[in-house]
Amino acid sequence: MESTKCRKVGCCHLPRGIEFTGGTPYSARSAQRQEVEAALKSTSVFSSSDIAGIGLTLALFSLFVLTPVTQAETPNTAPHIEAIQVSSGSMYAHDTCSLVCQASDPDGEELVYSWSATGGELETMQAHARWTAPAASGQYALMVEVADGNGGSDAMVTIVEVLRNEAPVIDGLWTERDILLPGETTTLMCTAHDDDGHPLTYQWSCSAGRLESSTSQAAWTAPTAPGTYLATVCASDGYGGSRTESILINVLSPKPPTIHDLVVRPLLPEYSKESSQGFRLLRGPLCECEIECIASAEGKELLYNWSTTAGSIKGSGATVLFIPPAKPAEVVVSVTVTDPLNQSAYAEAFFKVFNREAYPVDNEVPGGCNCFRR
Ligand SMILES: [Ca+2]
Ligand SMILES: [Ca+2]
Repeated sequence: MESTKCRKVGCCHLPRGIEFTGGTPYSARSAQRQEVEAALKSTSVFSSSDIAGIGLTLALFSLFVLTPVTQAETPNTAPHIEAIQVSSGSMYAHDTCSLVCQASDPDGEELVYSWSATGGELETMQAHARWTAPAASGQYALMVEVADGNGGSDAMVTIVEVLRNEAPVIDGLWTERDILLPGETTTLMCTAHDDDGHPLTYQWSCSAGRLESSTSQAAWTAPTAPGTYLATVCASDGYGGSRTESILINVLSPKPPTIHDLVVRPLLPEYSKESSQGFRLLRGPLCECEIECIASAEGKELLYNWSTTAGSIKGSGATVLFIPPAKPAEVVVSVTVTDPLNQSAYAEAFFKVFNREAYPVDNEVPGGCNCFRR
């Protein structure tokens, strides 16, 4: 150690020659130098100037190489770890905690931290570390060693427990209604708890229909086809524990829509007449008729689809206006009502259209249409 230090100092200071100040004073070695010079002078090979040069060289050699420098060494003091601070002493699988190593070195040397663990995953940054617990429960040792780079070190270990996770418990699963018509909606409710106190999340699914929720309640909308369907909920605690429960809901086939009546209201009643086959209309397009379809489908909204074999239909919905053709014709006006399940009903009205004289003034045709009186 001393020789290493000596070489190092010598290497640093050799370019400055005698200005070196780290060793024994030059004058203290004058006797040694005189002996060497005397020995050199006893030979006749060298001149006096050569001898002086060689003497100086030898003196420097003895100063810097042969004679070790004695320097007082301060003994190294090892670093000391006061504590490992852990943000959580007990955890569940895949939880993370942070660790801080509190250490110091009496010599003020910079410390190097080495972390290790008997399980899980460690991310380290000198005195700080972040540990992710493994999936298996149990006790794990987290260790840190500090070194001052000068042969001094200290180490400490701390124990962290990974607790065993208990799965949630589903106490019940209910539906507001267990018999529905297609397209109807019912509320589903799940009650569950977790013995570890973990907050639960819910995932819902169903064999058909529509079900969307992330809480303990969900609204299920029945599909259009009748049948028996399964609604399922899964309660999870976020630590790998989960429970699943299901419930059956029946969807019945509804009655198809019914057309109770097709009411025809001619706008010129005196030129119109109802017969056993249908309606007879005089003056063609002037005898417009309002037609109302009276239908029902258990409260469901119905679609009305009107058509006519001649003339035209004006408007839409349950009541429309039939405009007869401008020439004599036998006309069928029909309507199809359809419910959301695509079930339908059909009805039609028959019209026989006559095209007679021009529209008279009221006093010319008292009491209605002459053609119907024949
Ligand atoms: Ca130290
Ligand atoms: Ca749990």
